[in-house]
Amino acid sequence: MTTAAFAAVDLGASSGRVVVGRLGDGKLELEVVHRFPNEPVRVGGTLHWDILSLYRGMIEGLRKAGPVTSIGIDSWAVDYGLIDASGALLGNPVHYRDARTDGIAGRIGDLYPVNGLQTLPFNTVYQLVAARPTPQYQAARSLLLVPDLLAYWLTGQIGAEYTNASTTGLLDVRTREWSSSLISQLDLRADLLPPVRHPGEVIGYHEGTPVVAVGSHDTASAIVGVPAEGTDFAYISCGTWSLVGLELDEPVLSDASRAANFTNEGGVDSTIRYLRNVMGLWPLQECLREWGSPSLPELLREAADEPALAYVVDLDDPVFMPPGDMEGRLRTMAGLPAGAGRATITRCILDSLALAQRRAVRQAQELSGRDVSKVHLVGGGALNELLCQLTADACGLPVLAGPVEATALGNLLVQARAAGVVEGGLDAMRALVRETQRIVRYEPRGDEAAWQAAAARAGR
Ligand code: ADP
Ligand code: LRH
Repeated sequence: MTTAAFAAVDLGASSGRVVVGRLGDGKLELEVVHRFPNEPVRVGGTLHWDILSLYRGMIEGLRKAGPVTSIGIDSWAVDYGLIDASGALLGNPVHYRDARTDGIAGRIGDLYPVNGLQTLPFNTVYQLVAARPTPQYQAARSLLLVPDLLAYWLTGQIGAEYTNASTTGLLDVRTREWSSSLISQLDLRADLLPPVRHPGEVIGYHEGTPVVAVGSHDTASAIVGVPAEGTDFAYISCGTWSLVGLELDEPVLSDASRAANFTNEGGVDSTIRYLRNVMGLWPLQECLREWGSPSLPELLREAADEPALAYVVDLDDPVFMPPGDMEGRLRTMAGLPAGAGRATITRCILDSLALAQRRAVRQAQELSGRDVSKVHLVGGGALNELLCQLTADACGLPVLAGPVEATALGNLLVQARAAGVVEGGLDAMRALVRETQRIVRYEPRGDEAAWQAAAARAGR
């Protein structure tokens, strides 16, 4: 087998990067060739993604990457652009944290039996109900999810990659195709939705280089990049969000699962990503932004010296979802004393996040009937030693932290397999990650009673 280079374009809610992976002969080397910020823009009261700056970041990264065997693109889920009959983008994609979907999910009946998705206010289906009366919606020819839009700009080809399509709320969780009954029930336009394509398929060509469909939902790629052995593991893909759950063969559609707001998203190789969206590092990101970007490692060192579990909140409360005045909301919800400083607030966020992750790991096991013996934590959160240790303590399980770039790795591995450079299924891809990437183990330090008491105080 020979070594070949691949380019992964990975757009997270907080930043984008282009990563070159060199794979083959049991090797897997990563180089982040370009990083760029992802900064939303509010225009006319609506929060948008700056899609052209993301496109520029991608193109600059691909130029720095040099010649590669193929290119794969992944991004955060649910958001989309509409294009007209000439292929022009109709308006800037709207950010999922925009208020346009407020109240819509509650007005629409239960979609869980069909789509198996947790109700998040910003699921594409609710965004489309909000967009239905707009001129752009009427004029559109196709809806393209963000990675599909970028792939369209590179190749001229339209399609809807399956893992990301599974986050729209419009896919039937059983048939894995668009649900025509759900779409007509909500009076939405079926003709906007392009054919579903699957990871590994060639989408088209950018300057002669194949653009290959990967798990274009960043979380789907991250789960491919989890260095797990066997099936008795939970995962936390920890960045702006913490996506906490299990990999299953079949969806769980019970009433208890719906009540706990667990989702059944489509994974690479026909797996089900059975998980819950936990608020993740978003509250910390927002505080850092409000505080003028102080040093995070320094703040985490100070937070580690703060008393444990002194202030906790239910971080899954939707009150923390929108941007702006995060510190104020945390102070109110946690009952922080006026004198509490940034280290105390940071500790409150991390203790609360560990608690929320504990709850999701436990519920995933109860609801699916699968027990786990370890938790894999991947993504930027794996750099946060305090959070990793608190998560191990809260879950009462070892946490295996890393790789930080699991999403880019999952993206690269699916491309490499499509090119015949890597062989086998998820087990083989994960073995390669395990053997080549840095993983740090955190052992749980006990004190279940303290975590139980804190969970009760946080109202969980
Ligand atoms: P996303 O894909 O959602 O944009 P990432 O997986 O890139 O998120 O993770 C970003 C998060 O990683 C940041 O919000 C920050 O909390 C964390 N992080 C990044 N660098 C460090 C670091 N050096 N130490 C601790 N945490 C870090
Ligand atoms: C993480 C993520 C998550 C979605 C959210 C919108 O980046 O893709 O899986 O729920 O963004």
